[in-house]
Amino acid sequence: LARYRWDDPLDLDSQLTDEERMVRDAAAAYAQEKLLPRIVQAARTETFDTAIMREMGEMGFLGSTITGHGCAGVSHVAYGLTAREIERVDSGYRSAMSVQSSLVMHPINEFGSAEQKEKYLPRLAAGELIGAFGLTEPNHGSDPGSMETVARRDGGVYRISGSKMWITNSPVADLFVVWARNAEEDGRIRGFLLERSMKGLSTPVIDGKMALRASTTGMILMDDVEVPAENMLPGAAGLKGPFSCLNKARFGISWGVLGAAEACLDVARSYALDRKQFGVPLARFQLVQAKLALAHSEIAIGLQACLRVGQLIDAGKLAPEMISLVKRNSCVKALDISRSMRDVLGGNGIADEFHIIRHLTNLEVTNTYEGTADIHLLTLGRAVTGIAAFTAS
Ligand code: TGC
Ligand code: FAD
Repeated sequence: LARYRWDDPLDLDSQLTDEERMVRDAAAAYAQEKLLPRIVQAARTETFDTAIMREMGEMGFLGSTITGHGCAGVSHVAYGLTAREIERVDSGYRSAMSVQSSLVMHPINEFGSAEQKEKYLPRLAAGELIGAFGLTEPNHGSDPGSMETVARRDGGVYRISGSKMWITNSPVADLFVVWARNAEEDGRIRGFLLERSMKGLSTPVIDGKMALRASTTGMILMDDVEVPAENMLPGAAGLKGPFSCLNKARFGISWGVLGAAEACLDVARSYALDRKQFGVPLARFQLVQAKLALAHSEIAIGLQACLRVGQLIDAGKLAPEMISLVKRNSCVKALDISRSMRDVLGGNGIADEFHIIRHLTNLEVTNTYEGTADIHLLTLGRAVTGIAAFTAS
């Protein structure tokens, strides 16, 4: 019989390729050595250190599933494992990596012209340029199909006006993938590449975030921004464009949040073994063991589901609903786990030096962005019944 390993109960390790294990180990070393020592202060001061993008670029973590253009060309499973290791430290750092990789580099690689790829991908891969993705608007979050941002053709340029809200990295970004209605195509949704230097573009910071504080979030305000016509992504038309980027990013989140949950479990387990009440370690109490055992079970099962979806993507067999399934499951479970692990620490669970409270507040965001848990539930409800229940009509 095999020995049960509490830290790898279903032997995930043996299901990975050598390359995937290597990528995971490199990501783990980077995250623990370079990111962990920065995070408490960064979250306290609401600071995102842009040098992190260049470091991730050097490590090959940006756009890592893309082949060529200076990218690593690894499997989706390896991308997921990287997200898990980075988010073990903080969801904000994984967010920065996700946006750059899945929401900026992926659409350029998938839908961009040869010139767009050549111009932007190598510098994005190196972290020399920072990207942002503008889909959500002040009046349209879960329902981006109703967006108001509009692009009007004027000779050799498009003039874009509108506003995007809650945009990760926007205050520090050099390049913006913005989704807008193209007036000359009856309002069809198209993607445009906007550069920081373009007149009429501003990116105010959203202050006062009580979560994801080590990630910078802002708006993208566009007042008649003149964008060369060749900056439209030629291969993306309709909502399919932004949604296929979201498939990639949501997949990374489903791995990443389980990394955060694992970090919470590790802290709570050590604490429960060390801390004594009523003369015995907390870990001696059945109620505490139940919390740890449940967290451990959900993480193990959740990781297997992520691995399976990653393997299906790599085999070219993805159905987007698979991603709704794992994104929602991982996010809901990780949030629940962070809440119960915080409980195990009692009063210390509130202190940021123990990390769990920061993960907990971050996991409130991951449950909301890239499709709320309920939106993904409705996507699955539609798949099960064949009936869309997003609107009342
Ligand atoms: P619906 O009618 O279902 O679909 C419209 C068209 O899109 C296609 N499609 C997809 N294609 C690829 N992948 C997917 N996952 C797709 N989902 C839909 C669909 O086939 C259809 O194509 P066609 O050719 O028939 O036109 O669209 P709907 O308007 O009814 O919307 C459904 C709903 C509610 C599920 C969708 O709007 C949704 O997912 N809403 C959530 C919005 C969201 O996730 N926003 C994320 C913003 S970005 C972000 O949060 C980044 S955080 C970054 C970080 O910091 O990590
Ligand atoms: P709403 O859509 O107004 O939803 C509010 C509530 O109503 C939710 O509980 C929702 O589940 C529920 N609801 C809505 N519709 C239905 C329905 N049909 N049936 C049942 N319940 C429903 N967006 C980007 O484009 N780019 C980014 O980089 C980005 N980064 C983000 C970073 C942070 C820190 C945050 C908080 C958000 C970010 N977002 C980004 C936006 C994010 O994707 C949206 O917040 C999310 O899609 C939800 O939209 P909303 O906030 O407008 O909520």
